[in-house]
Amino acid sequence: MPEEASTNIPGVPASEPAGLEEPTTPREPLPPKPDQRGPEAVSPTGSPTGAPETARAQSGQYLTTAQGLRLRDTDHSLKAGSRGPILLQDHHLREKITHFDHERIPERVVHARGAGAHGVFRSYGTAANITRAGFLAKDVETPVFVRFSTVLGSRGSADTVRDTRGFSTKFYTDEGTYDLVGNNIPVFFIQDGIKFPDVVHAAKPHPDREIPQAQSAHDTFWDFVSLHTEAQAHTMWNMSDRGIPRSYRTMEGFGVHTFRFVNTEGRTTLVKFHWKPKQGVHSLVWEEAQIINGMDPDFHRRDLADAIEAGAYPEWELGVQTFPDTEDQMFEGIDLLDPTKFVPEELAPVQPIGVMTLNANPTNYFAETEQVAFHPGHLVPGIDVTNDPLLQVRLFSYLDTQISRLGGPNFGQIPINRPQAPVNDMLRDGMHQQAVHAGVAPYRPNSLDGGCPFLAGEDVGAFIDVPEEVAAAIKERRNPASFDDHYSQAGLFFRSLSPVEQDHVIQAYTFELGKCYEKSIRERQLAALANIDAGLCAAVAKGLGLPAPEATVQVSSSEASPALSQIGKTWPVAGRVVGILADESSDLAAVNTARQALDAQGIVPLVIAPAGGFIGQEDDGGVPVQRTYLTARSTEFDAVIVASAAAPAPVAAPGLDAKAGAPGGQVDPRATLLLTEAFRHAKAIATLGEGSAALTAAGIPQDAPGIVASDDAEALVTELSGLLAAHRVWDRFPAQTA
Ligand code: HDE
Repeated sequence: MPEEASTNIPGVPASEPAGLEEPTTPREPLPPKPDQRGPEAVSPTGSPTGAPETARAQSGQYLTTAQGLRLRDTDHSLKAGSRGPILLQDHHLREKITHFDHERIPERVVHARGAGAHGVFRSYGTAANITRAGFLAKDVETPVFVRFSTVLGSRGSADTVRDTRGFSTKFYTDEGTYDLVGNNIPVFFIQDGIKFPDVVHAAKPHPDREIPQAQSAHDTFWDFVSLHTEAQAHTMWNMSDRGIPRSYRTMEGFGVHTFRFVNTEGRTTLVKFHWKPKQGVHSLVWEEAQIINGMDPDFHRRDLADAIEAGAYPEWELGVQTFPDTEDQMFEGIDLLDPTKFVPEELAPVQPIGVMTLNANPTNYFAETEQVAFHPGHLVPGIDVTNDPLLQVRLFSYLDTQISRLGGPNFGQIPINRPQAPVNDMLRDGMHQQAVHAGVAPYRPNSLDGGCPFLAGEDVGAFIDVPEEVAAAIKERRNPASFDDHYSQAGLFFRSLSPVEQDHVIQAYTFELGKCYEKSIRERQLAALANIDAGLCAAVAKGLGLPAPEATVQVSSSEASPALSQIGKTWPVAGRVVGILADESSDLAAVNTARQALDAQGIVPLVIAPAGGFIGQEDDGGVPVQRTYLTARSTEFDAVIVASAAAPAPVAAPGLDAKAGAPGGQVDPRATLLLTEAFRHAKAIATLGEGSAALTAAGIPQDAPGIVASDDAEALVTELSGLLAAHRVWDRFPAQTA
């Protein structure tokens, strides 16, 4: 490929390009792609094997049965004559079909839809004085596997639904595996884990029609959260832009609960975990999210894999807020055991303790992302749990659920779940046992196996449960009184947002409640909003055509927390996607210069043309095409460069593409659609040469904020990436809330 054509376009399906003909010369299986990695090849009991990661993949040149028997034919069943019945004797047919019949396992009860990646965590050592965890000592590097997820949808549901996102990290430390199983929202719907089935049943599709899929805009969800008002704080975050992230790469992560660090002297500190994305926290706009659900339901999954393949490795800094481990476990009036509350960063700054880089895609989705099993009870010395009643129930649930999902108690031996520390437990047998345990005495005490295994002391890294004093108390089913405030932090969150973000919150509540059938549910939720913020309540009530009720509960009105707003700064642009509209009338040299300039910044340039192939000559300065007017939609791009007048393509006909609409006009209607969508989604638009004519024809004012023009492709890219660094051009549409 000529030099100017060779920008880095992710999406390569295999490690070698495919030829036109089916290959017939036997050879060993292709290696994985360079961006892919598998789990470390340790034994089921955590010993290094020295085997390459690929040792578990298929091997040999020929098709075989599961027993390694070479096969000559896998296209025809063994029959009594070419027109006769199939014989029961056909062992290959039966093995092939039986295995196929059992290929599916139960999906996760929640968080069924997810995407994973491998990476590494490097500790700064800044937490070493408050935790003895070895992997948090200075400069220690620990391999990790991360799985991001939506909560409500089935495994095949769309990525960009309005929902909370899961953010689970498995640290394969020398002292055993540590799992930090968090979300992109720091508060939760419920205070006590016993309510989890209730909130999930309410949020999942209605049991009669099994609709709607993967969303909260329906009666049972709002019925529950308006009655069970401790859910209002989490619901507020969901209705904000946090509910529709731009990318997994641009999400914050939170441990939600308060955990306990223990240092080498046994001193304890309460902590809350935060993951801060290096690329900033960014979101979609609602219309965009809805279009993407149809156009590209794998949007987030693809974005993560493409960024890693392109070398734009996503990074997060891990930080902790620390609090004295006092008897009341309160901080500035906030109950640290109440998981519906967060602590504003202005009150307790987030202190960075390490950085995580995701640098490899899984080699096999099922083996790794689907089979990975997280558990908040996977702890290491130096990190312990607290009495948060939500966390306490999770400590039971995660182990329990894997037994039905992964088919038995030995799920820890599946390659992605294997610890990378020596395992010497006395658990034996069970379904799918992978270890070949030696010895005769899996019990303690014993003398027959030489007394093995031995108990560890604190000096050799034993996990010691913090000897926390439990106050004399009555056995009862009751919350502490401090859990009773359900509204103040929802109000604090709303007041901390910028006007444009507040507009989005109003839109989200009005949309979701507008989708509810029962008027009483809309009214009940408005009553809750009245207790949160009168202005928000009035705006939503107006959209619903209902009266705004008065507040019934007076809550304390704390200081706003500016750190909660997502906008107003600039962030790195690597891994962003820019669409370039071009055709034969474009200045191809300028288009190639723009592509190279974008590529140099780690931005992925995708050329959109009337038809596929090349614009101009492939071997003489031509431009390779990645998208056509038929396959492209504005939602795939963070910004657009218009490098042609985009005259109607010869194939612009509704029968070939309904987006083409009725014939006529100077601009191809697909280009107009793309530009008007990008414009109203507040994306930066740049015009090169004739491009400004296309913009004018699409009715977009050249002097609107975030529209730039130049004939110098390199200068244009510099200006455009400046706009991209702020994510969107929010001042294009003044906020109504302001
Ligand atoms: Fe989970 N949760 N959860 N959850 N959760 C599961 O475990 C559960 C909660 C979270 O990528 C399940 O292995 C209960 C809070 C994530 O594989 C299940 C309660 C937070 C994931 C389960 C909670 C989470 C799960 C389903 C209330 C944020 C995906 C499959 C006590 C801190 C993990 C599985 C992955 C998954 C139960 C509350 C986050 C059923 C009972 C709070 C990110 O065990």
